[in-house]
Amino acid sequence: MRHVGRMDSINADTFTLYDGDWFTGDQYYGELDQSVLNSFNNLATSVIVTGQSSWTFYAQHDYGGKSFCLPPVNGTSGNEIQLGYSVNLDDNGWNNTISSVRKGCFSDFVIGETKYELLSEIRTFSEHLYS
Ligand SMILES: [Ca+2]
Repeated sequence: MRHVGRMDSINADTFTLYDGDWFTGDQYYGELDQSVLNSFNNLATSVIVTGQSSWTFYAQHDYGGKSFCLPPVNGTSGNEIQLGYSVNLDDNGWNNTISSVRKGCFSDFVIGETKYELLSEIRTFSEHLYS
């Protein structure tokens, strides 16, 4: 069983990076700024953010180099989850490039599809992804 975001708080501000496309392979989960990604440096191929906050992803450590912003969809009524994702960063030339992550939107370059779903639909979505 794999999870996206935090199980005790569905709208916590989180990011999860995955080595493979479509949220497969090794993953790196965070709720705070990461000036270096250490073992996950230059590995991310897909990414999901949850919660109220956008996240900015950088090609260099210490929030340097080119960057992009990934926002969640705004607005929720408590029974819904907010997330933004990219299933394959290579579509935007970002495959295996992310080296640091900062909470908030600090880039003019915004990518990713966004989803705004009922929880039950997210569970179905997750089962589809991870089956
Ligand atoms: Ca990868």
